[in-house]
Amino acid sequence: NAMLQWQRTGFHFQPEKNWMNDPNGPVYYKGWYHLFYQYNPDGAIWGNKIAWGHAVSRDLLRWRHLPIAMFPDQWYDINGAWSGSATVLPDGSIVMLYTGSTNASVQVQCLAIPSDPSDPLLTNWTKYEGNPVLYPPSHVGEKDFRDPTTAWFDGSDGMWRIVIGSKDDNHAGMALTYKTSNFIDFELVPGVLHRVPATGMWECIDLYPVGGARGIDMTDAVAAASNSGGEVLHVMKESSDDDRHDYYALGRYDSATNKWTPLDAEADVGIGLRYDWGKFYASKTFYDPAKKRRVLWGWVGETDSERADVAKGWASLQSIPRTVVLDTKTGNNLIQWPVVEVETLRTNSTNLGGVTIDQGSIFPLSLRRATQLDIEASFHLDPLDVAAAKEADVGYNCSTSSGAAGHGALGPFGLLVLADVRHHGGDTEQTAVYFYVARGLDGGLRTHFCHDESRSSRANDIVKRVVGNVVPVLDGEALSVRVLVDHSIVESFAQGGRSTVTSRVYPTEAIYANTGVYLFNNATGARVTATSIIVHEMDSSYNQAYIASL
Ligand code: DQQ
Repeated sequence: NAMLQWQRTGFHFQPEKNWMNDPNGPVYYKGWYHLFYQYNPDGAIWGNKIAWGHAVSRDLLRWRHLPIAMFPDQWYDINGAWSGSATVLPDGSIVMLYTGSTNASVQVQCLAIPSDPSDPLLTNWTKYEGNPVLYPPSHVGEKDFRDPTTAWFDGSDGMWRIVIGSKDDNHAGMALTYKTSNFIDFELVPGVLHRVPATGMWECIDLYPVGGARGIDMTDAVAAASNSGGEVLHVMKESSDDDRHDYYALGRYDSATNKWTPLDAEADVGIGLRYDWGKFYASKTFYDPAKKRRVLWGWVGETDSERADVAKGWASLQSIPRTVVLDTKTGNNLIQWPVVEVETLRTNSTNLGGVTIDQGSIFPLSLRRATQLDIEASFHLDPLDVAAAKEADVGYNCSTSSGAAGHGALGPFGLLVLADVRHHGGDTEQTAVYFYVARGLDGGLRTHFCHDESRSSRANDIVKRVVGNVVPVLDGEALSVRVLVDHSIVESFAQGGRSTVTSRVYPTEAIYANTGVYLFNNATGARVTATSIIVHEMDSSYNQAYIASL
């Protein structure tokens, strides 16, 4: 029906039908970006026959779907060809390592290579005849050993290294390092690269350097460190199977001791920062040599019911590909931002800035269409109002708050997207993207950035939450957010990308011409000025003529 049809996106990656989960093996090869992904060819739910879907693009946005790259068709992956990563060798060739779930459901690592390296589309893949290349070591569970990273070369011993996630007997998540010269024979590097108590199984580990404005290849960073002690940080990220969030931390990787150490032990992997405070999991980065950047993909699952997914015939999206850099201003978090190519989809841009929103009021934005948008908004609070807001609001927490309907001195305020434009009321559909400025016990301000999904849909088979976290705001900075709205996904980047929140939403009434955007201010102690609101309508990236011409 029309409502289910409307939920398909215009510029987020999704297969033509069926279930998708983790992004796999993203890589740039002979002028093409490749995205592989966990795919169930048999239906719209996860199953024990997961294959590798595949698509290619020139710009990370407009995708041509290709045949399935790998089926689970061997004894060592018959229960699923699970997640893995690509490595580009110095001669430009590609090796793919992935996890197979064997006929006995043991997790083993497998090698595959392109059948025809001269084919830039890498359409066909050949699994190594000696697979699997790596079995779980005796000290970890045979179902707790999966998702190999991209390999990097270490000149100190001339070997490649990879990391694989696991957990120990005490439910500590951990990262194991292996070395290899040929991607066939692997040796466990003594010790544990990193381990954090009580964080459970670490899925889809990622380890990569960050430094200046450009991306850095891991092999280059390791070489630079041994030459000159070059000052880069290394991000470690793991996907916590326990709570299904992607956690990262900044730290230092020392190849000589096989140790990664967090800068701040209080914000270690699995207990501190997340890539995204909403729905975002099993993500993976790759180094893009064409634009010298590091790009992050994340699986954005559904929050509706399996029954609804079966009815619509598909499930899951990939996030907008995000450029990842170190936040050099704070020094202790990453910046994520939609890849620059996203801006090529902008059309009909309107600047609606300079709006003051009084306490308790809303302001409708006059837009022609509001189902595919890229919104850039900046807000300003009157310093006198801020100074007058004396009450300590130290306990504010997006998840336990009453969301956009709450009332504090300096929040909530922000945007209502996918909101019913026919009338606005307490029960009309809307997804709130908002700031809440709280005063701490020390008198300092803490800014929370949240999504309130609780009124996003009238349907009741949906997980609706308030999600978000504190976002750093430096002296003199405006409160700013970029929001990508694309039918059933709202993906927000606050303070230039210091914090991101992604929601899946399923309006039943605020769809097609009935959906729009409002500004709102539920703060009791502040008038809020939207100093700049630029709304871009977004073209679809599924332009058939263009894709056919690729
Ligand atoms: N998904 C894959 C596993 C991975 C999990 C199976 C994370 O390899 O650990 O579909 O979502």
